Amino acid sequence: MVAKNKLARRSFLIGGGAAATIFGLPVPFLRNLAPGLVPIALAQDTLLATKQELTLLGERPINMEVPVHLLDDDITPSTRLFVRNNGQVPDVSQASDENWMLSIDGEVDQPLALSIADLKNNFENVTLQLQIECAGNGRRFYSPGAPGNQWTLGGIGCAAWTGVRLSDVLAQAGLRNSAAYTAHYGADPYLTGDPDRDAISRGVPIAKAMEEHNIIAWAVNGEDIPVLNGYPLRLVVPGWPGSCSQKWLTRIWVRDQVHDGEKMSGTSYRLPAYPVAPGTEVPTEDLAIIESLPIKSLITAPETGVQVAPGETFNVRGHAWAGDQDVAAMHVSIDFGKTWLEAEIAPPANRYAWQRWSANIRLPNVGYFEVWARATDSQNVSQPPVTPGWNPSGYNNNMQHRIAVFAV
Ligand SMILES: Nc1nc2c(c(=O)[nH]1)N[C@H]1C(S)=C(S)[C@@H](COP(=O)(O)O)O[C@H]1N2
Ligand SMILES: [Mo]
Repeated sequence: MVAKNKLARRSFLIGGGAAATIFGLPVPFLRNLAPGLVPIALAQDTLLATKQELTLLGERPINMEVPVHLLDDDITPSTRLFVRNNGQVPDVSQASDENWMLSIDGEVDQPLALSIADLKNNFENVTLQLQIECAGNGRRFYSPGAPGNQWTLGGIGCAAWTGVRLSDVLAQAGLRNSAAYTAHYGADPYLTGDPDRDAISRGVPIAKAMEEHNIIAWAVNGEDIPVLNGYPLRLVVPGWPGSCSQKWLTRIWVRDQVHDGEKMSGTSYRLPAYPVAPGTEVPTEDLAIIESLPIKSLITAPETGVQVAPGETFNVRGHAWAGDQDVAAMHVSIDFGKTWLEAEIAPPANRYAWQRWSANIRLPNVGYFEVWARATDSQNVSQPPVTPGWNPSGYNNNMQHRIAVFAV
């Protein structure tokens, strides 16, 4: 893949935003441009340049992951939020608090049509640190491999999202007894532009939808959401596959049955209902929708390949998260999993925020070492040392992260 070089070259050409020019004039941020003035290729380049440090996994649709050592912050900076698109990026250049509308309809007593201004004014505003992870994060390490974006470790982030509770908005609409499942819709066109198809439309059972940590968000880290992450409005449904967190949100349809929108059926976001041998063709009816994601952790510092002095103490740290569970314990090993040391783990900023872990380590002598990290959740379930159950689309890989350390 030449994609990464291409991004570097383009970033150079458009000079990281400020120095970008079009028709010899400086280009302000994309959405300040008059509609129709932005040639598609330049629009794409301008979007990619907002995420300079990320690794491009694909350009059509745009998908980008974060090098793991850039995920060390407790709150992931907006420029380092990974990007997972299924379709095109919608033109949101004209969006405003007044003209962007969200409709709530279906199995409700009172269908609602709310502008962002209505959301801001009529419901309690909340800010929560919430992790979003793509269910395909780690796909790259399955063998045989699965088609799709080859995520390694960087399809995860935890930022401070501001908005209103999904549960408050659904309560205002008045859920009927028949309400069973949500169906989320966004403004992004299908990849080919086919107007009859949705890029993605997923949903969650009503019980999950009514959990108080789901946010309809208009801001992240105190600013507008980046265009690639769903400006001007998105859903954040933490702990479940990132695909439940609809970007460019326009509609929530409350349904009386499990939603059957784009990427709800077939092999999408589903796992075999029983363990299968690697490479097995699993009948669709034996695949079940992924709900809470499994316990997982990352080593975000030091960077893999680091050199340390033998006998000297150094700090290893990262984050751990656990879907709908809490992180109960964190361990590290410097001897390929033979023995484990307990790491310190900080409480989460709020439920569904990832948790900081940290350990001080000393390598006894010169040589090649690996640091392995293993989190355990509140149900006493730990991360496996190797890929967990193989599945046709390569989801839910929560194997232990390890880094190389040279004692010299
Ligand atoms: N409208 C829309 N929402 C979407 C998607 C999309 O393609 N279109 N991708 C989903 C998937 S698969 C993931 S993992 C998350 C990723 O959010 P991010 O791109 O802000 O990191 O957005 C979800 N919401
Ligand atoms: Mo995803």
